[in-house]
Amino acid sequence: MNKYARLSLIAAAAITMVACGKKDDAQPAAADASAAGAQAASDVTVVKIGQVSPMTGPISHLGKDNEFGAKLAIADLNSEGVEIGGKKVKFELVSEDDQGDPKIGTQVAQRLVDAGVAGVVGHLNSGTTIPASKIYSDAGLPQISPSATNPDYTKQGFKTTFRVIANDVQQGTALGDFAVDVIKAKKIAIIDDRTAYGQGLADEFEKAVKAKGGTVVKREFTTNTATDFNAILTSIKSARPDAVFYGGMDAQAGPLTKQMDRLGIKAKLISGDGAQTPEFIKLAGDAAEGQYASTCGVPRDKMPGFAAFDAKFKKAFNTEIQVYAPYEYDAVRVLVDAMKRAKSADPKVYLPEVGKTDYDGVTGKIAFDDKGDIKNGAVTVYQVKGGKWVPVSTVGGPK
Ligand code: ABU
Repeated sequence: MNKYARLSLIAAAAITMVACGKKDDAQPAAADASAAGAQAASDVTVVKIGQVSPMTGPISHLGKDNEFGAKLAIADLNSEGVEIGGKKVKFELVSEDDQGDPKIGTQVAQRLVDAGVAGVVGHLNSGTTIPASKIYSDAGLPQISPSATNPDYTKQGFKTTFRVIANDVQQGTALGDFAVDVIKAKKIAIIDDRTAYGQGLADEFEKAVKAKGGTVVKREFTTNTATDFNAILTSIKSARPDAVFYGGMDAQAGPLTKQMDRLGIKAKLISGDGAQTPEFIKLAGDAAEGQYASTCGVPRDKMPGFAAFDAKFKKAFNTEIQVYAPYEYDAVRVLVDAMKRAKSADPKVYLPEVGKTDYDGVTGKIAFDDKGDIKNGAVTVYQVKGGKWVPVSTVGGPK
């Protein structure tokens, strides 16, 4: 090993482990280091940022997509050389797998609090984000979800909850209106996966369809681990719907669409952001063509930073973006932007600045209302055309 490699190893070992501006006593060897290189490095404060998503299980591709977004944000921030309150900062990502399970979600939330993270980006699912938010609120830790869309998340009166995408009142209404006004569906069947997201979105969709004069001819449900939908689809087929709405994730929406096709159901599938992914197209195969799903943001070609982010993402991870990675990237940067303005990474000090965010992100302008929801949230409906998702209609967005 040459002299420079040795010095940089010593320096790396000597970075004082500090979260929220406090020294971490779990790193005594680092704190005692006294080499010249270590002295320079000890001026660097390490700030830990937590990210949580399901990195195992049926939607691990989405969990990893979120984690990749956070990793890119951390890498960019570290290469930019951020200072907070005049001190150099190195950011460190602490990533946890909640398996999309509410119970595990609260366990890993507590683990992040105990690890001394300065803020959390996550969780991915509404069903994990909502119970975990109480733990972050009790600890006074800012939490920004890049993907949880159930409206209840920000209705709990916590000062710590934020999200950077539109919610399911906005999404369900946009989709219900689209089904009746644009697709001209009169008879609609609804299936949901009984999760906080799937059922909540299906309820909002049903309200909007009925408000527009549409008829819900069947309401069925499944689970977020199901693979066989033949029984409920056979029941739905007999009601001869013009469209079938699915509230749930791509892991079920894909096979469900394939099975609709096999049973000869010609009705269009309509789904939400959990299914607007390349994975849906892969899982549904030829049956994906012509189907609809929405996202809770503007179309990618209208996002100011998407093209550059997309290129960077593909280069770093050799895979395509699923859906939430750009929002995750922005969420990390929003936390750090608030720290910079507060001149502190102490959650107690910088939390009020998160609420005052006015940030130009990859996905667009980010500012929060008094509950922590994004202001001027948009919903875009996409259709699969030629094997790719193509935007067909956007509701809301920047004024
Ligand atoms: N928004 C869809 C996926 C995440 C969730 O809300 O459960």
